[in-house]
Amino acid sequence: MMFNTDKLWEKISVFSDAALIFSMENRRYFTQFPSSDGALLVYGGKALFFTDSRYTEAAAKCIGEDKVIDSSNLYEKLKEIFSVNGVKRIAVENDKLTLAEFDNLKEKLPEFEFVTSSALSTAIEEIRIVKEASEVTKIKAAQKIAEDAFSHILTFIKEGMTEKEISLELDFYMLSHGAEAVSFETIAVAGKNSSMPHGVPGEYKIQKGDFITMDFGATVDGYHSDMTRTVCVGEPSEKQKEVYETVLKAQNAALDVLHDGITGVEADKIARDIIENAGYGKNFGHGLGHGVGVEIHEAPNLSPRASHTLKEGHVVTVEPGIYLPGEFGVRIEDMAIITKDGCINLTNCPKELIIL
Ligand SMILES: [Mn+2]
Repeated sequence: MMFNTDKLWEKISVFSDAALIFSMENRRYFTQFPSSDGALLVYGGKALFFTDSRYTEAAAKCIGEDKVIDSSNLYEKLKEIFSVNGVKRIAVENDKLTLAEFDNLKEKLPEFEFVTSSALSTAIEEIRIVKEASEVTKIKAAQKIAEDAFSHILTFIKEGMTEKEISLELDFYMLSHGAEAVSFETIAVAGKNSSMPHGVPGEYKIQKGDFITMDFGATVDGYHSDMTRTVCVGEPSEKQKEVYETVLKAQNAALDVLHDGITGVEADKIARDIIENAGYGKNFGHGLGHGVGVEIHEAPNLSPRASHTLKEGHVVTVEPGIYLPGEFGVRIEDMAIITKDGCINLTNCPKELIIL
């Protein structure tokens, strides 16, 4: 495995002599090496990875012996590399570094100038937002695990079971079937709790007639998946059916219009109009979707305030919902990759209302 920092160097050499990347997700993106500690230095068309002794051996195996440097005396080593290579201006991730970390950098490297604009973070976002085939393969592998977990959970859910038991079973299934981690804290909320879009699974026991909303994903090689399904235990009421069908109609309509060139605002509006026209505009408070990759939430956004235009190779979620406080909620979420003329849905689970 090698660094994939060529595109990044092309972009950053316009405004800096080097970039220092500390955030876990960006380090992993450019090195493929997962670690809780490290710094990636990109300069002069080259890159070096600094990490502590807990990781140096594994990092050398993954990245290459000559590219990995023990990070003890990091700042002395950086100073030396900077002086030898004429590095004066160093770009940092202005959306990732804490103030304390930045103060420390300035204190340790007082003779250098730091580029603290959003230039580096924007350059990284522009690279990460378009997924290469190898990245899509990992996202699909993660999604497959989540789909298998969904099939499994449908046979597992019984009346009297708690939300927590359901979320733990989804996690156990994913982790024991190839997930390196779960994408985020699994949501399984039932009955009245399902009106809380990001409710926390608790001790509530499933009853006949409950909707259960499950929002979950797996990660494979650092790449996330994200899906949501709402199912009913026993017969749904007319209102539950109507709300479910409205969310499904909105979701399918949005998936139908996704393509290279549509904006995040336009995509959101397609789904939002359907929900509004059904009388539930006030009950869909969040945006339609978000990008997915080495982070569970990343660019682009699909929402009334989104600034992105969707492009070929973007991977996004489409997840409208209707939430009726004190009653119930419904959300249906698929992940799709944008193509020239449309999109390919990466989620293969059924969407008609499942009654358990
Ligand atoms: Mn999501």
